[in-house]
Amino acid sequence: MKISINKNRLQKKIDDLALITEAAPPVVTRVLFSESDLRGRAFVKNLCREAGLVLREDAVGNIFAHWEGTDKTLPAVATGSHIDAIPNAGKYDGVVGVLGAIEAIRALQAAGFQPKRSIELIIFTSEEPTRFGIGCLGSRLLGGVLSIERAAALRDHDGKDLEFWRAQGGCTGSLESVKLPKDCYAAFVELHIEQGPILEAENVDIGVVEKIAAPSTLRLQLTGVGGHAGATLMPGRRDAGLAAAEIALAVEKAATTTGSPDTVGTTGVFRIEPGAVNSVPCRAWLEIDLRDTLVKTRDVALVQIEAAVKEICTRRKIEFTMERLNVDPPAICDAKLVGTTEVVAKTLNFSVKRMISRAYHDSLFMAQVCPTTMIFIPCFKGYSHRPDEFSSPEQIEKGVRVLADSFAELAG
Ligand code: HGY
Ligand code: MN
Ligand code: MN
Repeated sequence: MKISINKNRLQKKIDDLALITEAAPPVVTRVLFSESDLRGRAFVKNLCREAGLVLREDAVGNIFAHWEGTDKTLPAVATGSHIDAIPNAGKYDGVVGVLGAIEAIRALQAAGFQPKRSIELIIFTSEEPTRFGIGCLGSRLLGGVLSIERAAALRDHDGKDLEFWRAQGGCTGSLESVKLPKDCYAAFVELHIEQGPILEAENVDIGVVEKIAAPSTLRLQLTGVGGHAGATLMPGRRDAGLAAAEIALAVEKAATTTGSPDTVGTTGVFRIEPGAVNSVPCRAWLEIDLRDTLVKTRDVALVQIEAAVKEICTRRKIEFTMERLNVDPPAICDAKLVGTTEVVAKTLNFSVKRMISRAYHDSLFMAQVCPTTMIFIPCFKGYSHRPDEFSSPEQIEKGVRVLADSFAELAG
């Protein structure tokens, strides 16, 4: 079977999708169910239809694009990723796994391949945490990892809930209907840029992921006392901005003193009010991202941060609320599937490396549903979540080819 990936067609689609953004190109931003996210979804659904895939959408907006196999009694082989993008993002994160999967399917169709097991592409809702502070909303619900009650309690920064945003996204049906039955798929394989420097630095074509690091997120609201910057003398100030600043430094300290180079801590959301230069900050909102490849190490740092928050706020007489939005275990990928994917890449004469993913992905939760692994491709200096994120058409082509041949192997 002669499979050839049309890398120019794929690059054009990646470039076209990048123009659907809330920001000025080349900056990509597509936050859950925003106008640009909805336009991006429509663009991708169109590509799926052009590839002859049958579409359905679940109650939280996960999109399923289906290529029927000859034996409908067999669980399908699945792939997928996301097209939502954080503020100031690039055009490859998630998108390579969605548009690349469509291209892999089109290449198999052109080669006359007819799958025995159906092949299903999933475009997951809200892989990024921007809207509610928690990532992988769609795959958490698919994997039954997020309770309906927790999902209903989610709020964005303006206090809007999931029901509001589901209505914006045109979602219908009950959230209870989203959860997938265990082993409803024979396998799930996600193609993604590495979002790290290893493959490029070691000049390796393909990464096969064995483990996905353990993410956690804290959301804090600090309330101090505002006042006139000139008339409020320093003694006795209850400055929410300074408490927030001390907490951000405590996050850095906790992440750099675990003894593990794999602990990473980031205060990625840091908002203060009223945000006037001549007014003492009365309120602050923080969202803290803490990860490690080992849960134990991560949890030690997490408890240290929570203790620091209490100490800092007590000393500074700042009221606070602190919520664990998510504290997830790592995912261990299916050893057999990792092996199969590795053999597929080697058979194509690509250099291959088994890896840990420091970024989280929808695969973190699909691993709760079925045997899962990921295919990584190199990206420029490991840059991601920034507009200069880049993988070349040739690097993408290799990843898509491994995905296509993996489909042939798994669904044939
Ligand atoms: O944050 C992450 O790891 C993913 O890119 N959302
Ligand atoms: Mn991302
Ligand atoms: Mn991603």
